[in-house]
Amino acid sequence: MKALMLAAAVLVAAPATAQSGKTMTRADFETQQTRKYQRYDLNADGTLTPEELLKARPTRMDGTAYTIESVRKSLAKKDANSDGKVTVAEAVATEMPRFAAMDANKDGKVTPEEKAAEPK
Ligand SMILES: [Ca+2]
Ligand SMILES: [Ca+2]
Repeated sequence: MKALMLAAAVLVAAPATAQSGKTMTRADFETQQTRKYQRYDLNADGTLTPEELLKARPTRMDGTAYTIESVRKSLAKKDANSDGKVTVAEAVATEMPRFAAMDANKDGKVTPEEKAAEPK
């Protein structure tokens, strides 16, 4: 019974994405990701630090907390030119393969159905 309650709580906690129910183009997705990372860029200097990311987004979708190490590691992967800084553009670029992955029929658009089928 306890496990069932927990499962229900996780379902309720799953965030509803603003874009659900709408077909999304690659540009829409890019804009959405850019806005997201701009929000994480707390001091608005165009680069993302592990400290900013952790403050802006302290927990994962499943409610578990990020650690500074885990954030630092995932940020390091986004640093395309390895200059030790991750710009908003670099971070967005790393999200773009997700769009391609969701676009099952490769027509350049992601329908709500395709989005729902996104492998987690
Ligand atoms: Ca920043
Ligand atoms: Ca960089």
